[in-house]
Amino acid sequence: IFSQVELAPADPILGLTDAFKADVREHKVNLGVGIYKDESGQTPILKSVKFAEEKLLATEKSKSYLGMEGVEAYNRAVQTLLFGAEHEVVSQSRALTAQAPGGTGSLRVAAEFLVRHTDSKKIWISNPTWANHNNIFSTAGLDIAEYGYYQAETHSLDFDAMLADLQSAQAGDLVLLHGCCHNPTGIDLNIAQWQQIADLCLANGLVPLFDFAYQGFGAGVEEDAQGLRIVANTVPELIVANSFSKNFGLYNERIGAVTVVGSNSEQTVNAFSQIKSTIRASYSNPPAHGALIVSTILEDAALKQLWHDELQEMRERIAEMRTLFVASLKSAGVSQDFEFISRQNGMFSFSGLNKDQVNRLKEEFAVYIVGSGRISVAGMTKTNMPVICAAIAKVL
Ligand code: PLP
Ligand code: TYF
Repeated sequence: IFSQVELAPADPILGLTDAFKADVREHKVNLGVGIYKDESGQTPILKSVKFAEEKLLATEKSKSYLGMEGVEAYNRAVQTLLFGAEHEVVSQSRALTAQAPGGTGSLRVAAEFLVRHTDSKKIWISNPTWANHNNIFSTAGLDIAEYGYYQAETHSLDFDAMLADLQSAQAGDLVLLHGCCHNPTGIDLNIAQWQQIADLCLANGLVPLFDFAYQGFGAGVEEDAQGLRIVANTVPELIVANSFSKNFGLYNERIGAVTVVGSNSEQTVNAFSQIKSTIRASYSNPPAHGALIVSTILEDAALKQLWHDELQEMRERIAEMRTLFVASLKSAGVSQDFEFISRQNGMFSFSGLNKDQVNRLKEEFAVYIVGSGRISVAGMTKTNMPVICAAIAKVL
């Protein structure tokens, strides 16, 4: 049977990491995949995570199965992070959360549930978006439509195009929204725009699906949740797929969650029961370790503060690299205006470099960035910055 199987194309982002690993040039720099690096180029385990793990090692009593929905204390903590301590979707029992394997696993569980148990068969995603969105949703069986988001000439949000395209969506269609730190553009909606999108969803019966993978990498944990909270205050139903890969540095623990918000508690219970049956048919129940780390941190005031401090440190280092990047391009002799990079949020900078320039960066200078021109600012350091900027100056 395998004789009929064709070789799968390389993933646009993960394939780049494979090529990077195989590159023997010593000065090579990987700014492809979105992984946070510290000033020494390492991806550290947070201190708060290590303390939580020590605590778990000393106190954990069993490795028995979790329920399909995972660790209960974790699921409660997720809701508090998403909606705040006293949001009405929580107090009215309209939100239920299931732990799931990373943001990707959470999106996939949500999509499988939607295809099998609702009439929502189409999802609108931004153009551009994270490459895996297409993959996940089409594999689950959703039809995909695109809404405009980015205006290349001005390096800014094309909110008019976003509104116009979403105006043509039908009641019941899903709208994928990046909670913050839009991947790949780094451009987010402002408060007024969030409210306009929420109002449009309400008026036309569109159902928001939030992908929230970078909470705390924009302006802060609470600040970054504002868009989600505005939408949750406005529409009757939504789904959130969130990830702790980046903000807790728990990449390989595969920890995230899917949260359904329904119009009332009965409908939420019904929807959640099918989320659980989707999980049952996929991997039965999730692994415990990542969830226990997160809930241990969030339930302990001192550990929680430490995590907030460490997250702030990551956020501030990236912001510093962003500013330094713009300045270093200038001092490397680049005459084009790259000031727009300092207005982007999160780990990425959408540089506007074209495919040929991206390719030359890789071939001639061993600087790896994604084909779309997306650069992981989180992989820049004071040490590799001059090399990167000199290379960019040459290809421009
Ligand atoms: N969604 C977006 C927008 C992302 O950028 C990522 C990871 O880079 C994910 C989801 C998936 O995260 P995870 O590694 O937790 O599956
Ligand atoms: O850099 C990005 O946008 C992501 C990172 O299992 C990533 O694609 C890498 C591995 C993975 C999920 C996301």
